[in-house]
Amino acid sequence: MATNRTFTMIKPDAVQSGYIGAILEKICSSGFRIVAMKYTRLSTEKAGQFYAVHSSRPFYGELVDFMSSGPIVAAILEKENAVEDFRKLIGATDPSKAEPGTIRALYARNVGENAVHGSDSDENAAIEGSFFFAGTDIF
Ligand code: DAT
Ligand code: MG
Repeated sequence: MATNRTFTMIKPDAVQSGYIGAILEKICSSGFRIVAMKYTRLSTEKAGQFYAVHSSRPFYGELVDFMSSGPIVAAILEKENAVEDFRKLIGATDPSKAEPGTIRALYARNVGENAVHGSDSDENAAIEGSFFFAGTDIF
């Protein structure tokens, strides 16, 4: 059964390039409602924990360094079928393979510095959202 929430981050590359506003506009105009949002920076330790599932992959060190290299925007988004619809909106992990018009096609630099995160399942959306937000920070 599809749930109605997903979790996203605007990653350090997109923040540094000045794309926060454009990306949030695209998210909101695509029918997602922001129910929690935070401008913050991950320590290397926190980034390592967030991406622990990828710890055996060759790019893990690079990923952790990148995700802790500057501020990010973390948010929980609400929409019917949120996880699947948001993955469609962001496009493929590698922006050169992302559908035209998707957030990664528009704003990502490369497969590692790819502008946004989107949860891949309802279960991970809940885990990732609670990594950043207390229940009292969700509206
Ligand atoms: P996604 O972010 O599309 O869910 P993923 O979960 O497979 O992709 O990987 C998590 C992040 O790790 C991804 O957003 C960027 C980085 N990454 C993935 N594949 C990579 C690769 N081949 N080289 C460098 N970084 C990679
Ligand atoms: Mg993923």
